[in-house]
Amino acid sequence: MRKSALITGITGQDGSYLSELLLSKGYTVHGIVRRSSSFNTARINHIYEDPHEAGRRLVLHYADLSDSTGLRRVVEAAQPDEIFNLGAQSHVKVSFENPEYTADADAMGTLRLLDCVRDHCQHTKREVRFYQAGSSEMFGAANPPQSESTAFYPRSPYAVSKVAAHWYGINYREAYGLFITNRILFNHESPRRGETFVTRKITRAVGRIKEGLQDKLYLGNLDARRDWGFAGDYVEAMWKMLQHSEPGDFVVATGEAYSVREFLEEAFSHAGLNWERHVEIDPSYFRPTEVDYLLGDSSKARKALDWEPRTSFKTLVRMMVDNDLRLASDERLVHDKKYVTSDPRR
Ligand code: NAP
Ligand code: G4F
Repeated sequence: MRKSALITGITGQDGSYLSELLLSKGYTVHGIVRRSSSFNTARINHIYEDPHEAGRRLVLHYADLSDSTGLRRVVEAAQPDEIFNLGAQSHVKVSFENPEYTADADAMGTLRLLDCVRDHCQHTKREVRFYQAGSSEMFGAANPPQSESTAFYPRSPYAVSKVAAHWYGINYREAYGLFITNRILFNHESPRRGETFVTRKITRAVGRIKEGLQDKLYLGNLDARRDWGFAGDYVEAMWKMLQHSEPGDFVVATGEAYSVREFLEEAFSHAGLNWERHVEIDPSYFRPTEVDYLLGDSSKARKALDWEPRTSFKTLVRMMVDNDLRLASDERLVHDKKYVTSDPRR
């Protein structure tokens, strides 16, 4: 029998890599897509299958983590063996602007989905394995290195919501015997990373500066340190967690941390640029409470899951810069063509 997986957040960075991985392993993949006035499926267009095709293995459903009736309908339709709850308002700075929405999507959304699963398992007597996308932000101000035994000290509405979701997972595991695995992933990036996260904001700017499309890059705190891995490596750990014999809580990280300044240095110099000529500090990007230093100790996951990251910091930065140099060069062509065609004097 083909396995069925349901992914919330399939249109996001991780959702797109995870879908590719699960399809390559023979799964039927069901994904939850939010209704939007413009297309929000760019990251999964290359694996999209027409609903009129027989035997398709990628099935998209409109639903939202704020709507439990819709979630129930999707769970019934997908009959999933595995659920990956990746959907979230995932931007830390935005969570200070929209705290209530963030709590609704990230904490309450997880609770809604867990409750669907609880009823589904009770009625059908099926086992559904559930993966909860926790975050190193939950450690917040805790001293590095952080591991499964480090106490949480969340520093943003986003992080508080993720801590709540984490504990909902543990409570549902203990109360109803459900297979719920909490992962605590440290930052992971890729050419598909959202463009307002600092790494992609930097690599997009490198490309555009190189092509003469912009000159300045405005950033906030350059001293923050993050443990940055590659999203493609991390979705393998996600899948492995649900294949493990026991549910549990796992930290996934590279074990190396770099500052935003070091990321800048690596990215700009790879394109032959000097970041100090282009970067300016805009205090509006500072956070009311910052997380200064995240560095993960993932020994438990490495041992139990036989997993380790394959992509180094340097390779990751270069992969992102090379991708964004290509994008900027395409943008330059469009820009130049537009100039010629839209100028009536030409
Ligand atoms: P992302 O690119 O921001 O994707 C988030 C996904 O959630 C998108 O598909 C988004 O849909 C969807 N979503 C947002 N609100 C929703 C709602 N109310 N109902 C249903 N779907 C909703 O995030 P990511 O980087 O792939 O991260 C995946 C998960 O891991 C998130 O839960 C994030 O908090 C967590 N995480 C990420 C990292 C990291 O470094 N990337 C580290 C630790 C934990 P749209 O496309 O329509 O916006
Ligand atoms: O790229 P960031 O926005 O990522 P952050 O806050 O670490 O959160 C990401 O990783 C978490 C895992 O630890 C995830 F749970 C979460 O969903 C998200 O994926 O910011 C990284 C650092 C921060 O210290 C921030 O203050 O970069 C600093 N920074 C400096 N200037 C900036 C900027 N961040 C952003 N987004 N934009 C700036 O201009």
